Amino acid sequence: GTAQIGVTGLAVMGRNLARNFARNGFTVAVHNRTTARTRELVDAFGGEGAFVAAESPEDFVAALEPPRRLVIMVKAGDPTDAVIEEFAPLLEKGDVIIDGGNAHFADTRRREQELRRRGIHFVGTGISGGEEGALHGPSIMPGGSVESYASLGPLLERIAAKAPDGTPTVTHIGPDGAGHFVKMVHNGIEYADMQLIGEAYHLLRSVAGFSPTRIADTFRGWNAGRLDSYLIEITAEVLAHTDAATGRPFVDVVLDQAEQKGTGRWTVQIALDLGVPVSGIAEAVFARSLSGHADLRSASRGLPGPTPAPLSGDAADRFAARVEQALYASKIVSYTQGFHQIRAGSDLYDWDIDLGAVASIWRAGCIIRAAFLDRIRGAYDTRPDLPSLLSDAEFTAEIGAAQDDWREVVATAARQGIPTPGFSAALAYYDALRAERLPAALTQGQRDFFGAHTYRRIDREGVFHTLWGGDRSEVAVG
Ligand code: NBP
Repeated sequence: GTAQIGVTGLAVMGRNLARNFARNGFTVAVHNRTTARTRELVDAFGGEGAFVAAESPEDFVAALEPPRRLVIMVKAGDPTDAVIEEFAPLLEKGDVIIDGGNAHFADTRRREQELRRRGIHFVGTGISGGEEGALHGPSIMPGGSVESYASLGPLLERIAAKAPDGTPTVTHIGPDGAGHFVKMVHNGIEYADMQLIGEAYHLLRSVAGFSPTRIADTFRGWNAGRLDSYLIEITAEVLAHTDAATGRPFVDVVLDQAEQKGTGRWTVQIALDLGVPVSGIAEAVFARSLSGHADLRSASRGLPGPTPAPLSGDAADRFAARVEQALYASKIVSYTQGFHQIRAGSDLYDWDIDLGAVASIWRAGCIIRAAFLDRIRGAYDTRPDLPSLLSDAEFTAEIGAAQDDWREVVATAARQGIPTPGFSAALAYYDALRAERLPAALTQGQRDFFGAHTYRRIDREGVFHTLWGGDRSEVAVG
């Protein structure tokens, strides 16, 4: 074989990834279950580079130069297992299967273990950036063995996006499922970012009284500052768009029920298992599901509450500036929570993930790309064992400077009846971390009262129980 890489699964993602490899000078073998797709790709884009079209799995494998590198880009779940079973028997020891689909990291761990026994490297790889990213440069999060990265890394570095300083947005994340785990948390953070931006929009619309086009301008202004990011940029585009059919703002004619494919939900499910408080991501997932409960919402429309009274003039502008502070502070909290989850996963599975490197490869190519990520990279590069992003001196200073406005925004939202679960949960997280004492002490007392669950004391070592049903004396346990 002469192809340095092969791609099987030529729907939008696989096709664009194959073109990206070809445009970067690699010979790419291409294959798809339905062979018409393979022909269509070569007919339409064959001029972009060197493609080898393969009709059968045998032809596909024969087209690859050893050690074979074979990217699977099919629908995640059972199709991925089916395709692995189709190809693995045709491969030799040392060959590398790359799964670029949105697999659950637990599936990736299982597949990696099975294939390792057969001498095949399995590289579960998170790929972010959608179809545009796949074609022009995604952010790539490969897991798997160090050895597989040695063979694969140079190719991925060529097709990845480049951060502003020129670094390719790909790094070996860690063994087995580490890449798909990090991609999962990336998507969870993406949910949180989108929810926070949505809340900012809602407040600017209902409290500041701004029109969608004015809000688009406001976001463009923010995008020139510390909130500079792809999501803020496209938010301005969406808000400035007018519906051709009605002449109304596009955002006013779209049904307000958000959908989800499931990676945000996975992030929260896994966070619950790990015991990591990712309240911002959880609120974002719940906000989407609440929006989708049309019956519940229409049945609840008569519930009493305030009617927002929009501000005007300077007061509206001052409020908008406060919303920027609240958005930025809440964003710091979301990333703090997301990186905490990555650290917890890394500790549990012994992945040894470099958090600074993760922030670095999210700087370009992916949906959450933002100037902000360079700051996070800096924070972890300076102190790899940083216990929390909030303990970085610069972030501490920024959130400290933002907090008065942040509190004012959350208070105003509550008074005017605007739901801001993301802003509010972020503030509650921040205040819970700063608190000298938490009511968790009372929780422990309650647990000891009804279930003899015991408690520890602030002034003595040991585990204790109070005889609540008796003379209420305290006994040391164990
Ligand atoms: P889809 O997720 O829609 O999958 C379609 C592809 O899967 C086609 O090539 C189809 O072959 C193949 N396939 C299926 Br379905 N079942 C198969 C089976 N049993 N055996 C062999 N092939 C099978 O494609 P996509 O939207 O390009 O996404 C590909 C992967 O990338 C997914 O895992 C997705 O989650 C992930 N991803 C997508 C995005 C995005 O923005 N779309 C971003 C990042 C990651 P056929 O042509 O013969 O039906």
